Amino acid sequence: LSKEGSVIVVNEPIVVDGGVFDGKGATYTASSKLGDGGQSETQSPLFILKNGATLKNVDLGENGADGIHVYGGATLENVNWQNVGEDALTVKSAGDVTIIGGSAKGATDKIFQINADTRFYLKDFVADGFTTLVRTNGGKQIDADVTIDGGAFSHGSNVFRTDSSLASVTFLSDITLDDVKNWTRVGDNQSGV
Ligand code: DGU
Ligand code: CA
Ligand code: CA
Ligand code: CA
Repeated sequence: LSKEGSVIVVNEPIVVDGGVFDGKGATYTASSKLGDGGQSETQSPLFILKNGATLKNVDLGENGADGIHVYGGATLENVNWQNVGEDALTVKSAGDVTIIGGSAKGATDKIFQINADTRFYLKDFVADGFTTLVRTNGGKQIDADVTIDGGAFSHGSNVFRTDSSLASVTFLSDITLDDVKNWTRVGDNQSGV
């Protein structure tokens, strides 16, 4: 049964430790206990995914707080951020992250924040309004192997940004860009589209 149209207020992070969490189209929005969805770095996530968990058919609502934190890898399918908070998803400890479909709007700064070693695969994602779509943690050496396979990205500055000599990005298939300045920014080196 679809839960489209139902709105769930999240007061403390929902932990998915392995297994599948299917939101069935429901919208999850943070209460002020988690944060205000602005740029404060002290906010909490709505979801904590661990050890290969799968999150699917979930919308994150008007208050995105610190989005989703991933420990030890996870898969996301059809996860949509209606209004990204401080960021949308953070890789917090090493592991593979696969994101299939889904979308994000209204990011002030970053959408995907990579703070640990990962193979990060982003397939057919749609993002509108961001500074950086995928960012390895500023000033840090992180072994991130990023693949962006298809998708459509609009109104942003960088598709991928890193300060790490261990990080790489591969662009596959047809990626549509509209009003995006750079494919990559490595340190202060920008490569325009
Ligand atoms: O350097 O570590 O933006 O996970 C400062 C911090 C910062 C992180 C990151 C995040 O890079 O807070 O949201
Ligand atoms: Ca941040
Ligand atoms: Ca953050
Ligand atoms: Ca926002």
